[in-house]
Amino acid sequence: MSTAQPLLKRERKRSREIFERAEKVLVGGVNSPVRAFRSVGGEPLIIERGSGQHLYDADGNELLDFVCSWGAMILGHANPAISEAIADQARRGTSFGVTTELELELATLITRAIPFIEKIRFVSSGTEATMSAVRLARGATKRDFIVKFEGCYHGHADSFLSQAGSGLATLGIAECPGVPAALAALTLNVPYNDLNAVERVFLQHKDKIAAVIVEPIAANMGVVPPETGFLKGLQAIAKKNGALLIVDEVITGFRLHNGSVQELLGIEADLTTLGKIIGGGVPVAAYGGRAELMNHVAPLGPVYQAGTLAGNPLAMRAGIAALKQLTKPGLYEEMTQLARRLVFGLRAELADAGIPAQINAIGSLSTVFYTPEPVRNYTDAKRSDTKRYARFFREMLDRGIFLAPSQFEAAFVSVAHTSQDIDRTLAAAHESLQVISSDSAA
Ligand code: KE4
Repeated sequence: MSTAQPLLKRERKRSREIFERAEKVLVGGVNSPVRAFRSVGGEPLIIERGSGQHLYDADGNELLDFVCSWGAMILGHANPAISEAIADQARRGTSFGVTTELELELATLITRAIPFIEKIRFVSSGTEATMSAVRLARGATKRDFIVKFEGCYHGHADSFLSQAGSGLATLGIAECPGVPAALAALTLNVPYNDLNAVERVFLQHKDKIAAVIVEPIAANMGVVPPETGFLKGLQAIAKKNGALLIVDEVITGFRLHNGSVQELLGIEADLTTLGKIIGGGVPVAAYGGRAELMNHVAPLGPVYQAGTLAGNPLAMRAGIAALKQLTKPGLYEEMTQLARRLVFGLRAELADAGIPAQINAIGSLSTVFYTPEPVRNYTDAKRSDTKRYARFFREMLDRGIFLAPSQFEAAFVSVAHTSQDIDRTLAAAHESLQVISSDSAA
């Protein structure tokens, strides 16, 4: 007997009306492109509030949330300890533009969990973190080229917008207008999981490459884990050529365990970027690494980077409240077990429905790709049937399950999800896949 929630109980009349007004003053009605649901169709959501694993739209529909604000809400929405910390700090002042002890407290929590980050600089978005890390790498090495991987996404700074994942992949934007050709030419793209291609690009550009930047687990082309030896090989090639390794952990930082995923993968970056989870749902990101490298950054060194609200006490309190909860014994194991049950269950449902698909999953991250072939890089991911993904997304949303509104994103399980949520999701998937498998064309 299906335990899926009945189709959304309320027509989204009020949401539609709000979105129509939003479109008049917000570009596309959104403040970040992927929220427009362009690649999955249907009407974008207007969310009024969140609580735990649920979101509530403007029409009062309850949605089981597997987007989790793109991974930031590992503790679920309106986490009491985080909400209380924010409320308390709001009464004490939200930003002073001068150092507070709270910045030291959050920095200490992070550097204790990730000891190879000796010094850290807080910023307000993942983009600022990666942009600053690349500037530091260029400044410290006095080299201009960077290497990134097709389908990886490191935010929207100019140097990252070629062959990028996430929203650019979602909208099919391979090269972004507005980025000077001379700058774009300094970004060298190679396929993920392809060390030969990395070797080749270093041979071609010898001692001109400042850094390689990589998502240690790619999650912006959908989830694509690193193949055995890829990251260690990458670290070795970069080191051999005098280039720095920047590991972008904006998603993976504190996602798979209480610290850096690099610890689990046997690598140690020269610079690491963090975001999302370390802010507990408010704008906090960071870049950090060895002190001798970070000391190139102003005011100690000439590599300039600054920010009005960087390290503001309100955000620091939220981040501290979040990270303090992630030390709870068994927390990650429980979350991973739930995610595993979801993935195994989805695989079984896809097989029952006779629908060829791959599910790439690691920890509490996963992506369903509608393709019979393994997905080990961006070219593979783009072969997926994105129309079928869109159909699945809409069918699941109609059943109250909110998955990533793009093939090229990840689904996240949070601490707030329960075993009953997984049952409900699998029941909804069963019904949704029955509908899709009866489609002649997705
Ligand atoms: P922000 O500037 O969006 O805070 O972070 C940029 C960023 C950097 N590095 C990685 C690995 C990231 O995943 C991101 C941002 N992630 C996307 C979703 N995959 C943000 C969602 C959006 O753009 O709306």
